[in-house]
Parts: sequence; structure tokens; C-alpha cells
Amino acid sequence: MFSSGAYAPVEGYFMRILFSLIAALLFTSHAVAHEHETEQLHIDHPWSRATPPNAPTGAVYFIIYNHGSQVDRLVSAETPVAESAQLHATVERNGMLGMQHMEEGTDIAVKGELRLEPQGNHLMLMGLKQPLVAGQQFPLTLHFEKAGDVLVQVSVQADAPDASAHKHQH
Ligand SMILES: [Cu+2]
Repeated sequence: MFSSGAYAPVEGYFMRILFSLIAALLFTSHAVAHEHETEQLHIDHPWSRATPPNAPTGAVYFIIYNHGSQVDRLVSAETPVAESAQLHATVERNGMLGMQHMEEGTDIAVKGELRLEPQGNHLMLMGLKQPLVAGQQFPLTLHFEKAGDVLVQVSVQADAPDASAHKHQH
């Protein structure tokens, strides 16, 4: 217990406490449903499904409405909880569902919307640095061509926010 070998787990323990503290500090009053607004864009309830320990990836979902007069483009995103965040399209090839990295990002048409949702397009968190724990939030920066950088808070949930309202879900 007092050997140097015990040091690494202790360090891991402190890191977990540190992450918990950061998560607690980031936990804001609008924990249930929340939204973010820019001049043109309305970003509705960013959320992520809780992950098991040591999961390598996670996914973030939200809906962006463009109520402005210009097409905008979600170019990329980043978060401190993962090595990278990639926009993935879910595509069907020969009856099989697969994921495709949208490296150029994706447009949000005037009066249009971008839906990232389970079984559909999503923001994939690659190289998760910590488990995503239900009830916590983490920061995510979205890079838009026109709106610039928008910082949002992602709510981690055990289940989809309104699963019962989506009859098409499996
Ligand atoms: Cu993916």
C-alpha cells in the first residue's frame, strides 16, 4: 500500500475527484431541458447518453434551428472530455447501417434544421477521457462558419429526453 506502485491509482482517484468538482461547477440551474441561442441559431437541448466505465466513445445529440436569413454550417466541434468530436452521418449501405465522418461539416439551411439524434446523425466523441455520468454536464464548443464559436453545456442522461414521444425509436 505504501509502495510506489500504489501511486498511480491514488492519482487516478484524485483525477476523478477533480473531474467531479469540475462537473459540479459546470452544473447549471437548467439541468432538465436547456437551449442556447445565437443571433441566427437556436440550439435545442444538447444531451449525451451516459457511458459505461472505460467506454472509448460517446455521442452527443441536439437539434439546431436556423431562424436567420443566411445558410450556416456546423464545421466542427471540440470538448475537453474527448480527444476529438466528429460529425457522423448514419448511412445505409446494402441494408447495413454504418457511420460516415462528415469532414466538411454540414449546412443548416435558412428556416431549416440539423437534427442529431439516436439512430441518426450524431456528434461522436472519440477517445473519451472520462466516463459520461448521468446527471452531470460537460462543455462542448461548436464551430460554425457564420455564427462562430458557440459554447454549449451537454446534459448527460441515462435515456433519451423524450423517448416516449418518438414512436419510431427501437
Ligand atoms: Cu459515430
